[in-house]
Amino acid sequence: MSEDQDIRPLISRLQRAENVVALTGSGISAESGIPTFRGAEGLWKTYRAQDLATPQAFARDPNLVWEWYDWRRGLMSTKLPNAGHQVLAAWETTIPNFTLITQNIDGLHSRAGSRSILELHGNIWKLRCTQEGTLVENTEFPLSPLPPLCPDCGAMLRPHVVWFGESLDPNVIQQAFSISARCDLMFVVGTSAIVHPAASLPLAALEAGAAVVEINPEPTPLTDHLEFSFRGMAGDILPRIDRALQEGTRAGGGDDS
Ligand code: BJW
Repeated sequence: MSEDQDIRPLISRLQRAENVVALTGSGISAESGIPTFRGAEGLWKTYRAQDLATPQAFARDPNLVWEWYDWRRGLMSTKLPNAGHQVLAAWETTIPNFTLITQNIDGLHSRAGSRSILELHGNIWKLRCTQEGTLVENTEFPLSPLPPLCPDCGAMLRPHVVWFGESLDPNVIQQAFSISARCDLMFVVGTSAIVHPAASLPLAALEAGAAVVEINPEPTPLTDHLEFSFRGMAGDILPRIDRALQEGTRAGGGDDS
């Protein structure tokens, strides 16, 4: 968003909205120092998704996959939420019927204070038993032993994340679709919007007549379909929207022009 870009029409929509959703991707954590997946500095430039983020890769070489996840846990454990995460955490309490949906597994939204989060792709701080499916919360770094073992049955644990070719938790994705299809405003922040089914959520919102607001330094396949598209960093733009919203609220309403 350039300095002179008029955000009043968006603020007016936001003030009138009854159901607001934010869908986030790895770009919101980029300013915290966590690499995204795609793009020049993205993880997939250095690592091959099919070697590390598929069930086949884990079956073939669990040690390799676990070393990569352990390295990422170490990196993520040193990072803090940024202004973008903080605004979305505040909106949970200041905007009625606000829902946060994230593709991120880094846990930074909850560390920023968001309490109700639909985590589409799981959470790197949870480990799942490959035999029993039970979950264990674990924030240790480095993990020892590696691969970690289930404290109950001794089977290998796996990261509680969704790899390519795996289904998302049906309850989580169903809730995400149902909320997206009845929202009137959706923010799509820091995602390339190419990984499905997450990338279908903004389409469901558009189909239902919602205004979709993209915040991203780069255009995405969604951009041309959107009423509001802000080119820039989430950590700059979300606080600017939040400040304008607070000023508008204090002034007793929005500009409906
Ligand atoms: C900033 C910024 C700043 C930078 N501020 N912005 C339909 C069509 C085609 C294929 C499929 C389809 N349905 C399903 C598929 C297959 C597949 C898929 O979508 N493939 C596509 C690549 C085409 N989907 C699946 O396999 C899913 N499962 C599924 O659908 O099951 C049923 C099924 C199976 C098989 C066939 C058909 C149906 C599962 C997807 C799981 C994704 N898992 C990962 C890894 C999670 C664990 C981990 O982290 O290790 O999830 S992959 C990776 O991509 C990760 C992310 O959550 C996800 C999305 O990436 P994200 O967040 O958008 O990151 P980037 O890097 O792509 O983009 C960052 C953006 O930020 C960029 O735009 C930057 O510009 C921007 N940015 N700085 C704001 N400061």
